Amino acid sequence: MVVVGVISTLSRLDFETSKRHEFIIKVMDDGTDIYSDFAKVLIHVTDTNDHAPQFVSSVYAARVHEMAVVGSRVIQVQATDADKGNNSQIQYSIQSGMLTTECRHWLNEHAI
Ligand SMILES: [Ca+2]
Ligand SMILES: [Ca+2]
Repeated sequence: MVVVGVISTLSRLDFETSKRHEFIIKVMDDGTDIYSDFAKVLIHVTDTNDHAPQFVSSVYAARVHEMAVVGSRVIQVQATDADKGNNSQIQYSIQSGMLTTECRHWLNEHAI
């Protein structure tokens, strides 16, 4: 006789808090001499894109000499994303402000 047992979630899972859950389950019969068995259960939580990338600093400032050669590094920005894999891939772009062709070129070449 096959009797199915189901394990279900009681609360929301969070990949960033706990990627893996491990526990022991037990099965036993109702006979007069009770027999039982144990098994280990491993649950791997998969990631979803539930975190937005965030800059390490909200403001970046730099100074560059007007005679700097083309291609000179002006500033490096940094952002993080708490997700994993493709959900944490970051692309940078300039959205607004006083931009020159040189600045756009620099950002594109140094996109992480
Ligand atoms: Ca993300
Ligand atoms: Ca996530």
